[in-house]
Amino acid sequence: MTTPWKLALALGLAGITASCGSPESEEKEAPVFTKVPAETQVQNARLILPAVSGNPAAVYFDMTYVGDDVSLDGASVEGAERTELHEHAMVDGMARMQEMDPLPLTGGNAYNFEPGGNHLMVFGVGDDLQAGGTARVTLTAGDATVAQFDAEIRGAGEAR
Ligand SMILES: [Cu+2]
Repeated sequence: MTTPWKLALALGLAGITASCGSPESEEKEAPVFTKVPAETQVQNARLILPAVSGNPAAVYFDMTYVGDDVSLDGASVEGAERTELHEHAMVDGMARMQEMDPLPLTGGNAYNFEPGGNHLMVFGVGDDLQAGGTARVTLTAGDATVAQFDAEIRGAGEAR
């Protein structure tokens, strides 16, 4: 069993060295709840704008996948140029983020994209995406749409 202080240390270090996202847990606001055609449910979806204009934004959400087994391998955000699926990994003792391999989805399972873990990295964020608004997010597996939902847009200083 992992001793709690070791875990806390690891999380703390990840927070210091992570170039994207902080593991601090914030009070969750009322979830943005969207039911998509495939019965997949996405809650608490939010897009965090970058502190510096021109940098990428991040999208986090909690998803319970319902459907046939697929591999999540794509994502897009309306109003942005390009979206990548990112994960955090420890490389040479440093937490860093990188594109992730396609993520196998099994019906009935929960997949949480959260600060310090998996997330969508959004490049070329357009002027239409402003704090207080929403951004339409689409997750895909090959040509199939896995989920489509609206993420609440938050400024860089707001709760992740
Ligand atoms: Cu990233």
